[in-house]
Amino acid sequence: MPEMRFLQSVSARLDGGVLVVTINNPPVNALSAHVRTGLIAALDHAADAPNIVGLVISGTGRTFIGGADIKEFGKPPVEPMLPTVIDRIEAFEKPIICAVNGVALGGGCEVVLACHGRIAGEAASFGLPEVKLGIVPGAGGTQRLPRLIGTVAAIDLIGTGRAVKADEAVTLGLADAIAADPLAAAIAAVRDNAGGALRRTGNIDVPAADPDAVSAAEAKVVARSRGQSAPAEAVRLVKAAGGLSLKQGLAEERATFLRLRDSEESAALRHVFFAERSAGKVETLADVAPRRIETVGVVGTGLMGSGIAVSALTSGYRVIALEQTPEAAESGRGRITGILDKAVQSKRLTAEGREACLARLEATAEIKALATADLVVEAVFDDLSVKTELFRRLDGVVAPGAILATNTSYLDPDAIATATADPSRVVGLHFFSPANVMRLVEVVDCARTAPDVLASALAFVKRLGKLAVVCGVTEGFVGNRIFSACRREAEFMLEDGALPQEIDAALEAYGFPMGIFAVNDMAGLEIAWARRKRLAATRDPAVRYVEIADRLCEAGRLGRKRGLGWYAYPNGARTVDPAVTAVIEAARVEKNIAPRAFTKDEIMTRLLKAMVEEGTALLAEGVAARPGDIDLVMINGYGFPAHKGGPMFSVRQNTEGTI
Ligand code: T1G
Repeated sequence: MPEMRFLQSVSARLDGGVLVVTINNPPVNALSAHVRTGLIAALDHAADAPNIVGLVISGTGRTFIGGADIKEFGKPPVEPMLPTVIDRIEAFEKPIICAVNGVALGGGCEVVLACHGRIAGEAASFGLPEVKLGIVPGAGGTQRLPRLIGTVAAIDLIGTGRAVKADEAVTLGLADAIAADPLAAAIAAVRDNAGGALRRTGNIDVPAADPDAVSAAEAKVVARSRGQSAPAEAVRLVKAAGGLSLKQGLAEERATFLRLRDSEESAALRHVFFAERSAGKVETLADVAPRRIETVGVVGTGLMGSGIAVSALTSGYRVIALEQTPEAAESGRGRITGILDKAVQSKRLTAEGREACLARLEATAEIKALATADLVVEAVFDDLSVKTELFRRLDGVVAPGAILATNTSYLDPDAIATATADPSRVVGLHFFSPANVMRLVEVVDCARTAPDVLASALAFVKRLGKLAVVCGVTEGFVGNRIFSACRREAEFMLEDGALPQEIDAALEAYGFPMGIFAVNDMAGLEIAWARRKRLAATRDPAVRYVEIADRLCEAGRLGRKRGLGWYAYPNGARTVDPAVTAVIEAARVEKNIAPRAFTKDEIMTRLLKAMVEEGTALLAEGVAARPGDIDLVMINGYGFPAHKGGPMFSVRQNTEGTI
């Protein structure tokens, strides 16, 4: 039987009376307009053909259907709309069974829900991740999922956007069975169902749920969605499903979807989605093959080094952790084991996974052990002479093709690279602490870094499951430069009349998990103080300088560890301290500044402006390649709320209107 085509992306073949429809719309089989039209055409064909007893829907490659085509959002709608396609599938007179070969997300999962049966392949996964894009499912997800798996489980899945693998999908009732050959199983299921009564999800009553369990599931979703509206809206719709007819529920869902799709929250989260996919892509590296990395050396096993080691171990690398003495190496091994143990306790790692990680770990005080490393990441004390001396020694030990990476936060990696005979093998990998948790890595393209070294660093970060953002050399790289600019502005406002708790409250109301002064207290004030003292001699007296932080440090208020910083921490709780207010007031008097009041809005406007000005400078200097890269750094490294899109996006939004 020849293959039939329904537009460019939907094909079909007949298998003994079953029309096997395959969606092929690379890269992720999104439900673009031509796919929707193709599906309708395939259904029309099957409806009219007496020799066809039913249909199987499947996808090509690793995806079943990746969801609605996000690139169509913001453009004029094109018929047929997805709900039309989905309603047609559910109402179809002949059985339609999906063979879920891979990822079924968003609209793809909604197609699954509307079919009359669902066979999962072993690589299948199912999810309604719409809330991560600031929207709710728009084609029946909130109404059909609770009918299949109950209200509580549906709140969890739709409210968090988490995906489930095939086995959990079967346990929940979202899929009927797992099959090694889902296509064959689905074809057989169509034949079994042909001519019989069809199980239409929309006709199933939502099973009764325990009200306490519903409230608990809802509370969990609300707790993790600070400041975002989509998760709460999704929960509302799922809860409503039990009390409404399918038709009413779908209408309510669609109205909510359309409203949220046009929201700033959704525009921001879509910007983040696409920024993440562009980050780490460097045009000049398109044809550059990365070097092979299997063994990773980590020098220094403090908080940062042990976090990096854990991240590499859990991603399958062999790790050689180097310390100065055998005792220090053993303590390092202890720290690494401790982090792995915690991961087992919290079920992020299995006991076997932990054993496998430890079997791949070598902790040593012998620098020669690094001879077999393909990449060495240095995470020692942030001091230029310490790092240059280390790189000089590493250069003599590692293989000629091995890559040397520095995790410095503030030092000049080009200066570190000059300690080596071959600076082209040096790159910066600026991890964020704790490195086994934080997703962001600034990949620093140094003056002499070879293209394949940069490509290798990007591939390494990707395999760690982290987000790489490429930046050039500058003091503090992208994130710390913007953070410093923000902090400088915050301190100007302190001197002019705002208090730390007011500035922190403005940031927290905007969506940051913690304000800037609270963050400084947590990190400790001494490193920045030491740096200010170093720079004091060369500081331009004409440039405004706020002494308040120095006064606090001189008074021994070095942050949370000491129980005192910008705040006091009696019993660990952040508390406003009149002593800090007194220091601030004294500083104003000294400079003859008459304090004035600041609103939350003014504070945020000024802080955002400071971030954007610094970001614009970073772009002009070529340190950052794209505004979206800057946004990703601030979101993933500094707590900027993702649903505001990052500083560069938020300002573009205000000046250019909704994109
Ligand atoms: N639409 C358009 N393009 C998409 C896309 C989508 N849904 N998903 C991915 N892409 C592009 C992406 O930009 C990249 O492009 C390429 O595909 C590979 O992506 C009505 C409202 C499917 C698990 O949220 O989670 O359905 O950079 O690098 O690691 O209710 O992409 O190569 O040019 O991520 O293999 C819901 C989002 C939509 C799914 C594949 N769906 N996508 O991961 O590849 S809303 C989603 C993903 C919806 C209905 C509604 C992942 C993936 P380029 P990639 P991957």
